[in-house]
Amino acid sequence: MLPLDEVLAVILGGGRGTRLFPLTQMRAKPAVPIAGQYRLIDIPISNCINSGIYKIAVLTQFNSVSLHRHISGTYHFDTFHPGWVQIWAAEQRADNNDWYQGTADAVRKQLSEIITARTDYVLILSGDHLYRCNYAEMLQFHIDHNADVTVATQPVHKNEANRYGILKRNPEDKITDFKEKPNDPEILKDLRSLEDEEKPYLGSMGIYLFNKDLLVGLLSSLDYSDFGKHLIPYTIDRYDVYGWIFNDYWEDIGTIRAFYETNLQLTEDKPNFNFYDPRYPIYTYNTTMPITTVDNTVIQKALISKGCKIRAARIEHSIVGLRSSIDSGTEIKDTIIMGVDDDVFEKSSTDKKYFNIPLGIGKNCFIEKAIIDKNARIGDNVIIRPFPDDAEFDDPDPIKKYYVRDGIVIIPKNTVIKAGTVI
Ligand code: ADQ
Ligand code: ADP
Repeated sequence: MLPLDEVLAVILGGGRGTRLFPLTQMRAKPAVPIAGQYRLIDIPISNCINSGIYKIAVLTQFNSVSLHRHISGTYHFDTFHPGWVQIWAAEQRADNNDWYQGTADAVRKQLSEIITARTDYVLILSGDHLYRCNYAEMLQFHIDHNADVTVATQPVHKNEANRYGILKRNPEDKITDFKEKPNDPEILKDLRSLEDEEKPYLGSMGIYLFNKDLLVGLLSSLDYSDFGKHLIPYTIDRYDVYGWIFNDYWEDIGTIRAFYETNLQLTEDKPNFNFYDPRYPIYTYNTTMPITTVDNTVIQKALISKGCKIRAARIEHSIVGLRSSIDSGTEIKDTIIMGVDDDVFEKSSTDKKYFNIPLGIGKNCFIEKAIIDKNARIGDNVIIRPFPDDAEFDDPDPIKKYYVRDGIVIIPKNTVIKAGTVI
């Protein structure tokens, strides 16, 4: 039998969080909402559970309340089950204020926890990927090849090699070369290893299965800070490092553009990723919400979550998150609305008087190509128009109301936008 109970999964929950800023301004990256009702961390945790891996640690540098609430409210095994999901947060100590040293360093700082878990294998996962994977197949490959380390890989497009670790394998699947995010055309020529003209490279998915003793030995004796930059290139010449090919949809959604496009692609007729698969469900916090009500709205290609009140004129190619409210005459296009937390509501008339703008999106607004984070209050007649694809911009107001990243307007969590504002 495959020793899945001998696998500890360690999910890299994010460093400084700059690539997904400002979604990570007030929360840890694993808690960033996706697809209307999930959090990023639900993907790797669900993959672990569906694969039969029940010891799961989430490494985070920013230990937000929302991440704790989400994990403790969602993932609890009963007393007859040995599994656990734990958050291992970087601790700032007097002698150590170097928090954000990189992936290998984040794992090194939790070595004693890893040793205490007493598993034979450690599976290192990223917290910002969208895919459904049975890691049992990777473990089987690792054992069959008698590997020290196995790297999950995928074919990579010819124009995207500089986003990934690119590797070459010999006929026995052993990795013989590895370059992290190569740019040099000469090096790239040498790294081509697949027949496919469009996807000639084999790229690392940033998912590594290590024999525990080797990982502990390497991290305690070397001061390398990163897996992709240092540790994997170091191991290929010295150990048996193999490349396992994962043949299914997989997307790194760790940048605003990738996050935005991947989310909106879910609204298409045939989405690349299907959240509905009863055999391999993606789990999330199960909140009690009433059914969404819709009146007088034309809806085309949209995901609408629970608990919404929609009176908008039109919603097109958009995601409407939990408990959103959108008032009459408003048009929403190519936009992700994250919704409202279930513990945020108008407690009294003073709340309303203070903000003067109700939670959600007001009347007669036009919003295109934006991400509206949680608990936003957007007044009536607000217009948000698209920026050019490469635009980067911060609202000059000292209390920033919006940011533009990759041409996408982002309204941060809890922001109030006055009626009539034009962005
Ligand atoms: P990147 O994704 O660019 O490349 P990195 O920035 O190291 O690599 O992030 C990997 C994961 O670790 C991300 O989920 C990130 O949020 C998280 N992370 C980063 N620093 C962290 C820290 N200090 N503490 C906790 N988590 C942290 C990597 C590999 C490439 C590979 C791509 C595939 O280096 O070889 O091709 O992943 O996406
Ligand atoms: P953010 O949206 O910034 O991440 P939240 O604090 O709203 O902030 O995060 C809430 C998460 O915590 C939800 O995704 C959900 O998983 C969980 N949660 C929400 N309400 C409750 C609750 N009443 N009890 C336990 N967990 C909750």
